[in-house]
Amino acid sequence: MRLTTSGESHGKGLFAILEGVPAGLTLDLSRIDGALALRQGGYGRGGRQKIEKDHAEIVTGVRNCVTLGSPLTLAVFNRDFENWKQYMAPEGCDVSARRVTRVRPGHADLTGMIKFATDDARNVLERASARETAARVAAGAVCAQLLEALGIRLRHYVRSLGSVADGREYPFEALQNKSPVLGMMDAEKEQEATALIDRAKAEGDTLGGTVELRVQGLKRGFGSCMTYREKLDARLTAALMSVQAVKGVEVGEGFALASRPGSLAHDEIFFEEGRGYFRKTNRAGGIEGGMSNGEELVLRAAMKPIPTLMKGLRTVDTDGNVPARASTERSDVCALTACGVVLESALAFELCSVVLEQLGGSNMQEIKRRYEEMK
Ligand code: EPS
Repeated sequence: MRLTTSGESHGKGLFAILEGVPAGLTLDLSRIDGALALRQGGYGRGGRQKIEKDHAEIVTGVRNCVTLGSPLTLAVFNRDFENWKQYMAPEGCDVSARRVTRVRPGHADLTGMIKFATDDARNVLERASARETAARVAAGAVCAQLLEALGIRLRHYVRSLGSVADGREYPFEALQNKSPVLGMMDAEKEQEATALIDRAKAEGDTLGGTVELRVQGLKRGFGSCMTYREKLDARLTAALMSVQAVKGVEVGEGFALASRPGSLAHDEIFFEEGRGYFRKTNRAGGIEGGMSNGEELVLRAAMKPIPTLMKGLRTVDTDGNVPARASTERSDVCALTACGVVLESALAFELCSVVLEQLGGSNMQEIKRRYEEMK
């Protein structure tokens, strides 16, 4: 599979071209917009989400809600373009207005200006903006439906936000009951987290946190131990790292394993007639030797706080290279809940790619048959 996204944050829209979707997948199109709505939500979002009501228009690749096997084109048009066309229109606009030169530490502004040889960070930030994730979520919602047709399901929840951490473990099914406010599982922790966001907002600051992602129903043997490129953990973690503001990813108990003796780091193997091989723990997060081992996949990602702070960090104004406070584009105090939705979409796309590469096939019937034949 191949996914290309395009579009600028305040341009005409965000677009996804998704290649390699087999023919014969019946899509519930309302689920694509449902995922887009979730991406726009979460306590602590900024003013932009009041302007947009993201909807994915399916331009190609689908007929009567069934995929044709041709590339899918999904378009999410920006309502805000109306307010920005005098500064953003490809056909001609005023590029002297809305220039950004007080570059934000932690954003793509400064390095992007140097790399792409421009004296206006807007030419960089418009693409680096996390608004791009609308296109990835639309594509991910298609991939998730393909995986579901095989019996593979994904879920996620917000495990920590700033200093508020939920250390409990939750069964897969329980995760569908996470709170719509922040995507957390524990109501008390979520209350603490919303209070933290209120405080950060009052102080002109921002917050990040961690998200746990889980996959149920993936059969054993996806990925490979034979070449590094095929390792399932390498591919899935790279997909999660590609999401804006993500600075760390772990598989299973990840970093905690480094400080344990081997006797407490692995998952002992058992066998029962009728049940086959199984493990009583899942410290490996469902991946051993770069291959799925049939247990649930468990991955975690850490999102840094968004780099647009209303109080403005110290920086340099590239017009004259003088000290300044960083520019304050309208922004979110915390976009962690949205990040969870994006991470799940990125995971759905990559996992779908791995599964289709291994199974081969051009239509859903043969792909389903091949998956059912696997042990
Ligand atoms: C976003 C839209 C953007 C930002 C945010 C994500 O809209 P605007 O720039 O008009 O406020 O709110 O982007 C960033 C956090 C960023 O650093 O670029 C969205 O739809 O997700």
